[in-house]
Amino acid sequence: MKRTALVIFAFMVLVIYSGAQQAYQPSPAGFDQVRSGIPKGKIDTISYDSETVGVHRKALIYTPPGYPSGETYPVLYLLHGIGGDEKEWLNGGDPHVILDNLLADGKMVPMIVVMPNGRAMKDDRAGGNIFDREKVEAFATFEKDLLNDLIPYIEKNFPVRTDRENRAIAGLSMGGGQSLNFGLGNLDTFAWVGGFSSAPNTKPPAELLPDPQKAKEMLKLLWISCGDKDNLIRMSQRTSEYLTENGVPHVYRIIPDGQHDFKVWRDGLYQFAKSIFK
Ligand code: FER
Repeated sequence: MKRTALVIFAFMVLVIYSGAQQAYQPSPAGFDQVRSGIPKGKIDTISYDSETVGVHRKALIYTPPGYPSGETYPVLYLLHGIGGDEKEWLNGGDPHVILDNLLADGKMVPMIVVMPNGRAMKDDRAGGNIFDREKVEAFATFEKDLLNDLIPYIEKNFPVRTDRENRAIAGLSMGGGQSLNFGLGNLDTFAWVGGFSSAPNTKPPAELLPDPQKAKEMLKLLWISCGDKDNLIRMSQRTSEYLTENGVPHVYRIIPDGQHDFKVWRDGLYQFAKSIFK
């Protein structure tokens, strides 16, 4: 009897202290494979007037099957990496396949997903030296373009909900750093924030989140995932450590044998999309 009580106690301690990192469960087989016979969403290109950059800028937009339904939709802003543009997710991640499958299985709230170009400068192609200072800086400038130009455009032209609890931001690598920087820096705008394999553009933790208490109260989900073989894992690790030290709930998902690639990012999109807006 005493022994049973001890085992139960030890188990509870383990559960409590395991904190953010849950036991890793891979996403289900086939989650990113095209399925026949299910309703399909649509991907279109949009163009919005950017006062920040002074040009018209392109973005891709996923609308779910059944759109428009007469209802309003929540919106996920999904950001690319340093070598990509607005088409990177579509080319490498099959986001429409992942989202259609999630919807067909009733695992996701119908949502609109906007995939912008996060390099906010006149020539926003991923050519030449992608690590040029002005190109890297343009990833920071995108905060203004997103908040002042793109989000207002989406909210004016699509049937979307416009409160913070119906806006999410997530991205891969440079886009992961952007998502953490912009999401945590604008808690009035975003309630759901995810960084997949976030890059060194991620602000140092104390700068990223100077007021952990506020974040704790306002965030609906803070998601950090990374492959264990990714050279950039230190960024995710130090962020998660700071969050744990400051009592900010978050998911910290480390992908076993995970590299800096779309295998990790597809998993990130699947897991993040099924967790938000509910
Ligand atoms: C860096 C290493 C990687 C960096 C950015 C990256 C700005 C981005 C990688 C990616 O987006 O895949 O030092 O500095």
